[in-house]
Amino acid sequence: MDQKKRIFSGIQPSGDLTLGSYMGAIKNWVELSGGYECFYCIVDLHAITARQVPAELRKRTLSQIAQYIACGLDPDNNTLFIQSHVPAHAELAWVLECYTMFGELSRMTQFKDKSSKNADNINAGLFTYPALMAADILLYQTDLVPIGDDQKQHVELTRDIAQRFNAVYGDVFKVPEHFIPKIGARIMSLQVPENKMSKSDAAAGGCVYLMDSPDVIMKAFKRAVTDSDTVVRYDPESKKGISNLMTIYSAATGKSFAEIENAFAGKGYGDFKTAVGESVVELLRPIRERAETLLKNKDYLTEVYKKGADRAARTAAGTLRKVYKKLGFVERQ
Ligand code: AQP
Repeated sequence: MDQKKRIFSGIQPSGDLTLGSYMGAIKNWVELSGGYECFYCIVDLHAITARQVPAELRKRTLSQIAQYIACGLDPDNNTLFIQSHVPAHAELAWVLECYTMFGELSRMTQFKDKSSKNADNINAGLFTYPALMAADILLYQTDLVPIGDDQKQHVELTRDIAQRFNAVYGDVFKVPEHFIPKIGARIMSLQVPENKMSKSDAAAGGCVYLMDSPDVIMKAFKRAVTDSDTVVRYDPESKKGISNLMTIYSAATGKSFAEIENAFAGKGYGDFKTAVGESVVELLRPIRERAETLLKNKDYLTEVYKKGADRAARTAAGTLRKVYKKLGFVERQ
């Protein structure tokens, strides 16, 4: 039997998981997981490129594991693990930093965005973040990386790094492809629809979190910024807020934009916002309830991330060993 192709993807525990994390990434991880051998990670090493409160980071990381499972990722069929538990990620990242150019890293839009927002903490880790992400992906000889579209540039750089390394040392790394969903690749803030919904975004009301109560979700949608028009029509240039709500509604219900426009023709924005809010409440209700139950069973969660790290480490070790050998490092006995 042919070996299944591999998927790697991860989310940093830099804040609580949002509807953007779900629609841009996790929903697609679940849909793809049957056909691939999947490694889904909580990339905590990435999270410290911004200052974190240690107790909160620990709590969020555990909660993120529970939310991955609650979203439908069965830990028996998917390798779910925490990045810092597999030291090969940091080891390969160093190697790949030596094969990544300063100019390439300087062109990364996420680095430019994040450094403009955090002018007092433009640390070297924020700059070399894409080399660590390349290591995450390349360690698993990944075929496909499901991401939201903000990460596309990083996966393209990963491909360049892999090809550069392979050109010198032979066929060491699989050169991965990205997978970006047709609907939900960039969910925008409900308050500033020009900006991506980001879990570390402090702007009140802009994010919907997977663990939010129905009440909080409905309030966030009722307050969502729209425009002075009254027509529910998809036009991401001049109707950013409404187009974002249509994207969310479409991803939550499977309805096309044309079906949504027809269903709300002649109705006001109030009815539409309520319908979007209700669709998200129903989408997230089972996830939140399942995650709450899982979070009461710490032993089970420990078993999941322990088993995940063991499995991931075995695969990662093979790639790292090959890389070290190619580089000319004396093999450890
Ligand atoms: N708003 C979004 N719409 C669609 N996809 C999104 N993703 C994140 N936000 C959206 C996708 O989720 C995956 C995990 O991303 P990440 O957490 O590792 O990094 P990020 O892209 O920097 O996410 P955030 O929420 O914006 O984190 P912070 O606030 O810490 O910077 C990726 O596939 C991403 O595309």
